[in-house]
Amino acid sequence: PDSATPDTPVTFPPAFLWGAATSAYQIEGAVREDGRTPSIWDTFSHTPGKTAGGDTGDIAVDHYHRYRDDVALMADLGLNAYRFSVSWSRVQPTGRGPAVQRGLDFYRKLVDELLAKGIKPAITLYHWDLPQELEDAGGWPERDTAYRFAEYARIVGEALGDRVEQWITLNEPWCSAFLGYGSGVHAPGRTDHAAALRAAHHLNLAHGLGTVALRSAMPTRNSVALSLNTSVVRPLSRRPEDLAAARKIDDLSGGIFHGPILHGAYPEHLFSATASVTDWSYVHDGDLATINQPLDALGLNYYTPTLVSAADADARGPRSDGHGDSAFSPWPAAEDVAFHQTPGEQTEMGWTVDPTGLHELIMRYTREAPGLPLYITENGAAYNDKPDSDGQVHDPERVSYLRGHLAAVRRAIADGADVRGYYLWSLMDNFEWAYGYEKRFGAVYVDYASMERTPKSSALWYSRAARTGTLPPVDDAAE
Ligand code: PNW
Repeated sequence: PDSATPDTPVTFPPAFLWGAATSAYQIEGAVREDGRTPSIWDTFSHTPGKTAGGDTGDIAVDHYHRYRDDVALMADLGLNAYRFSVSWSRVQPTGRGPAVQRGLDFYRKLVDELLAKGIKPAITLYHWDLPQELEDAGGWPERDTAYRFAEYARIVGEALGDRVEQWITLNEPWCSAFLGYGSGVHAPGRTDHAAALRAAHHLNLAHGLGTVALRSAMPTRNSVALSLNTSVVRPLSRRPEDLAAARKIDDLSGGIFHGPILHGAYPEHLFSATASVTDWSYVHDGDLATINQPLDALGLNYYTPTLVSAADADARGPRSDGHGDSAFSPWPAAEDVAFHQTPGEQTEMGWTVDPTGLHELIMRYTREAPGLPLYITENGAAYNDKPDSDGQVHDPERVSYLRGHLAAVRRAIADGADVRGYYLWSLMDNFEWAYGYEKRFGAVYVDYASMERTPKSSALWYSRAARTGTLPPVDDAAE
């Protein structure tokens, strides 16, 4: 029952959103145009040794100039939703002060193009590209960054709140805090666990202050959410030590964000578990109430589960946490935890394909936040796609990945979860952060020399799913 057999019809609710997702730095390019200034990702990608092959987002997939064609492509594929992010430093180059109209105009044109084609836009305000000037002032470990974010949220909310209903404050604050300031595999590349925990709190605060700012800037019918990438954490055994390891990682990946955001409190064990690293004195009176704003929806990003045990002498099975190569762990105060590879088939990222984890994640948040509508704001896979001699790109692994995960979503709906939509990561191949252009997550293939876009068989398969509201058989893609 983990994934429906290929010939079982799997039908979704009529209003379900069939979307795709991207983010600004990964697709836009045009990094020096119309007043945009560097973000931490410009600085990081231009620092030797930080990204595969020294790749940068300078050109990316040139979406800034090709957005009309990209929207037309989405319409051709029959998608009814698109999640994208706004580049903060295009709108507010120094991270503070007045907005740049040309920056806002780009997003207004993009939104109008989407609306004209019947595609529902969902805006992510922050997908990791902090204006460099704010990092120079201390970045997310500094409290002021949260206030700067709220001001930026208000600017974008005022500019686009009349036409965009769906808003996401932050994408995956775990990555911003722990890959950006802990392991350093993401920008700004710092390796300081105390700073990472401070960053986590200030990202939570930014979400709360940003939610308040958005609500006052926009019509009340609009929806405010955020996208979390909580790990689905599984213990290697039922031994108490392994269960404790799993609880620690669950707190550090999920509870540290959804605790304050959904419940107004950090997880019970988090303060004692991290006492060797930080004293949490930067949590001010009133912060938890500010962070705990009622939300209209919750976005869940899911790729693979996380398997952990206690780190005792006998290493049981190969270790890997799938978070990129760094001598530094992203996880603070977790020297007593070992990470293991989940058994099973893997994608090009080395991430195990496990649709049951998505069902588990959805059911967990159905319990954690009863009544809150859920969206899968990212799910997808990287494979080593290449065009055939006929120019077609066949990606049967991605078709089966998508079918398995969408079937898991459908099963969660049958089990009572209120999942309103699914955004495939990603619409098209793009700059995969530290992996550069090496890893292709797109449903649409991008030839990086010509910038030509070619829908892969997975895009055609997904298109049929979107048009019919029913998952087609796996072998029914390109026809
Ligand atoms: C997410 N990890 O990144 C992001 O939201 C996307 O921008 C990205 O392209 C996509 O997933 C695929 O990687 C992640 O190490 C990066 O656990 C790393 C991790 C998780 C998510």
